[in-house]
Amino acid sequence: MLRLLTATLRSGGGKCWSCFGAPRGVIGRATRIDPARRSTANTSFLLNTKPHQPLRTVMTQTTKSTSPIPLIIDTDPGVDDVLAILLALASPDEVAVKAITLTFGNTTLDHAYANVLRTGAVLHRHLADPSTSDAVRQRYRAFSADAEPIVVASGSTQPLEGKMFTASYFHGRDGLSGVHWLPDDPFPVPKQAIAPLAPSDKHAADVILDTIRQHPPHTVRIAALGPLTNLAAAFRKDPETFAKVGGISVMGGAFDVPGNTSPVAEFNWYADPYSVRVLIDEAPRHSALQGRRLPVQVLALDITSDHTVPYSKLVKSTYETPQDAPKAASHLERFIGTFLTHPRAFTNNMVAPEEFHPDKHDLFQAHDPLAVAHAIFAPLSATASTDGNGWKHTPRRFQIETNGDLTRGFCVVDRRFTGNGSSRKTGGNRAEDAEKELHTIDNVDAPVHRKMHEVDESQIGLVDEVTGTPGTEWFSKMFLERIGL
Ligand SMILES: [Ca+2]
Repeated sequence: MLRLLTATLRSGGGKCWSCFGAPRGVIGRATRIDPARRSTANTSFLLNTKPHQPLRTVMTQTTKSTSPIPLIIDTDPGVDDVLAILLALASPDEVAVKAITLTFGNTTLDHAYANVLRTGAVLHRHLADPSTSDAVRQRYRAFSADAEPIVVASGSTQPLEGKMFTASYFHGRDGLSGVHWLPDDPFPVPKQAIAPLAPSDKHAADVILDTIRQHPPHTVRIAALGPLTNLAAAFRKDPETFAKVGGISVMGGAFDVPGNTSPVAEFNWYADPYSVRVLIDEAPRHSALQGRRLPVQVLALDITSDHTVPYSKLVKSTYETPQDAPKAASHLERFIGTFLTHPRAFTNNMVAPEEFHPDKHDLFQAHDPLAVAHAIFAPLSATASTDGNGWKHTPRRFQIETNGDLTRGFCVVDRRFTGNGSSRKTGGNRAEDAEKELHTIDNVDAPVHRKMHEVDESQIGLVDEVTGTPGTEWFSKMFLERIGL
């Protein structure tokens, strides 16, 4: 059965109803809405269209507390984003989702916004269905009409600089395998958002800042699942407030592995490398940080690609249209099974037919869900020197290429120095240094690695790379259990 499905998906043809059938040019004709015009009352358009100094001092209060950690999900849904949002909503003991802030990325901003409301409607139907177990309802108890509101806000439509790209090659042009254009609209965008989702007219960057202000300093976590444009905008708008964020679990980048969008770049950081530079280079130079860096913890392709879930566990049955799904299939199962069609076909078609084996290749890479899992489970106190519940972090220094002809989004890691027993941790560009006569043949006594500016550069370009998790099997089991198909 699986093989039959695989054959259908790999061909991308036949009567497959999903995004392959989406009429070309539809998105181009859709009305683009200025996010500033959005309101709760008017959503009808949607139907038409020193290492880690900040952490040590504050983490004890969060690790001792049993109350859920306030969480902002900054996202560009996106198939794995939707699954990551579900994981967060199903984890009320650990995190309280305060806001879902949208950015362009996997798809355009209007589709990203619509997909969150669409997901809320499906989840509402799933939880209201009598056949849904009490255990699943209890898990999603933070997603009820009388629960704390979850602010939904639109943000950036394009990167800080440069050309705008989407990842429609993987997610489909609406971000969810073309569900937007399915006959009879089986997963409609509600005209009014389903509570507790609470749309806001404010820009995502303002909602991020508001949320940080509304909580004690260094307690709010952000799961950053798309281009970092909203976060960079928030930092630039109010650096003093943004500096009080507790932790930022960032899905992005490729350090020691190939990219997934270009030979060297992961999509999120390809989509807006400028915003990465703001957070890792501009922020530590700002007086608001007082010589510290932002608590950025990066889940790069190096680790997210290994955290897979068999597609067969997420897509339990196959059918030509969602309406043909087995009667026993839950609302969530139909939705997920439908929007995973395009990425599954894309993934499987990466492998030559004669080499394809379902156990090895028919795998969903849970990039964004792993970043949310980090925000849920990794203690804020976990740094390079403190292992937190199986999560491991390693300091990583790099700069990002913003506009190279071939290398946009490439992480330029300085591998010349390991830092082992040496203070020589930065190297700079020696040719440029020589031009500045910082170190020349006539000035050989000048230290190569001296402090070159008044600014303490030790925190610039430095992040914590997440290099270990509680395990791939733990993740897959936890993820499937929590989303509650
Ligand atoms: Ca994403």
